[in-house]
Amino acid sequence: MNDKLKNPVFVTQPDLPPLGEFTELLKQIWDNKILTNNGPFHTQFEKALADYLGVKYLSLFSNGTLALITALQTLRITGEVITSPYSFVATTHSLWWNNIKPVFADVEPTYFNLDPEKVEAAITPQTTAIMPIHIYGYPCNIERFQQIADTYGLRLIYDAAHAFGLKVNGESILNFGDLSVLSFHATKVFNTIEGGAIICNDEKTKQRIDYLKNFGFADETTVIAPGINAKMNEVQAAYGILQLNYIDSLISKRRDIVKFYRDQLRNIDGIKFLDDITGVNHVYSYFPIFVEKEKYGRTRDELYEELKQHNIFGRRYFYPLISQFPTYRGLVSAKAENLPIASKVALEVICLPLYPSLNKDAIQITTNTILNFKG
Ligand code: T4K
Repeated sequence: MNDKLKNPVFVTQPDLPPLGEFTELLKQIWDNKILTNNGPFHTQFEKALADYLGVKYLSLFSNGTLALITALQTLRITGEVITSPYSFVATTHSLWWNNIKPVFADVEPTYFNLDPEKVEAAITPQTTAIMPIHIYGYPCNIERFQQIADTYGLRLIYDAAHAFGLKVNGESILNFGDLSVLSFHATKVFNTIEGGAIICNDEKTKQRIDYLKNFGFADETTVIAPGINAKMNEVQAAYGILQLNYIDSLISKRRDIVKFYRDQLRNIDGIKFLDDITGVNHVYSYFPIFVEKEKYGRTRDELYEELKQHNIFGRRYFYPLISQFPTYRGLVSAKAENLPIASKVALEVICLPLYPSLNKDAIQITTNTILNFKG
C-alpha cells in the first residue's frame, strides 16, 4: 500500500441524508411557504429528537453557540462561572457575550473533563454557575458536580456539544444538571448543517427558552426580555428529521473505525488514547490521541506535520487552551500554573480523522505513519 493518500483526508466529513429524500421534503416547504418560526418540520423534529435522545424538553436552535448564550440567559446567570479551558472557544465566548466573568479550573487527568475538586476550590461569593463540557463525548463526573451545585446553591449548565446520544447506564447524559446544550454543526456526530438545542427538565423553562430564542416574544405584543434570533429554520429541521433515520448506523460505523484505530495503536509506546467506559453508550464524536514525547521520541507537532505529509489532516482539538486567547489570558485563573493538566494535554493531543465513510486504507496509512514515525 502506498504510504501517502491520493486525496487529503480531514479530521471529519459530514454525513448527509439521501438527496432524493431531502428534495421530497423541500417540495413540501416550497408548497406551504413556511420557512421558519416554529413551522411543521420544526415541531415534528423537536418531538422526534426529544424521543430519540430520551429527554423530556428540548428546544431547537440555529447553532450551538447561540444555544449556550441563551442557556445562560434563561437562568439569569451573572457574576462568575467556573468552566474548563480545554474546550472549543465557543464555551467561554458564551460567558463573555453575557458579560459573565469566566473562571478557569483545571481538568482531571483521565478524561480531561473539568475537575470537580478544582471547581470547588475556585468558588467565590460571585460564583453563580458551573459550566462543564463532556469533552470528546466522555461523561463528566455528573454526581459530584450536582453535589457541589446543591451544596453551594449554584446552577449547572453542561456544554454537551460532543455528547449527542450519550447514555450512562441507559439514561441520557442530557438529563443531568439544569440545562444541557447540543451542537448539530456539520462537523458533529449528528448534524443539521448548523444547529443546536437546549435540553431542560420542565415545561416552564422550555417556554422561557422558546421566548428567548425568538426575540423574547411571549405573544404578538409581549416581549419578556431582550431575546435573540436563534431559531432553527424549516430546511434544517427537515434535514434533521431525515438524519435521525440514519444516526444509529452512522454511530455504529464510527464504533468500528475507533475499534480499528485502537487495535492498531494499542502497542505503540508513547501514544495514548481513551477506551470505552463500562455502562456508557459511546457515540465516538472524536478520536483523540495523546503523544508523550519522552516515550514516543517525537513531539505532538512533529507527528502532526508528518501526518500532513501523508495527506492526513488531523486537528489539535483543543490547542491552544481557551485561557491562552487574548480576551481571556489576563484573568488570574488563566495562568498556566493554575492549569497544569490542561496545559499539558493541549500540547499532546491530535484528533485523528473519524467519520463513517472514512475508508480502511486511510485509517491504515494513518496508523502506519504513527508507527513508522516513532523516534
Ligand atoms: N461547544 C463545544 C464543546 C464545541 O465543540 C462547539 C463546536 C461549540 C460549543 C459550538 O457549537 P456550534 O456553534 O459550532 O454549533 C469546528 C466547528 O465549527 C465547531 O462546530 C466545533 N465545535 C469545533 C470543534 O470544530 P473548525 O474551525 O475546527 O472546523 P473546520 O471548518 O476547520 O472543519 C474541520 C474539518 O471538517 C475541515 O477540515 C473539513 C471538514 N468539513 C467541515 C465543514 C464545516 C467538511 O468536510 N464539511 C464541512 O461543511 O471548528
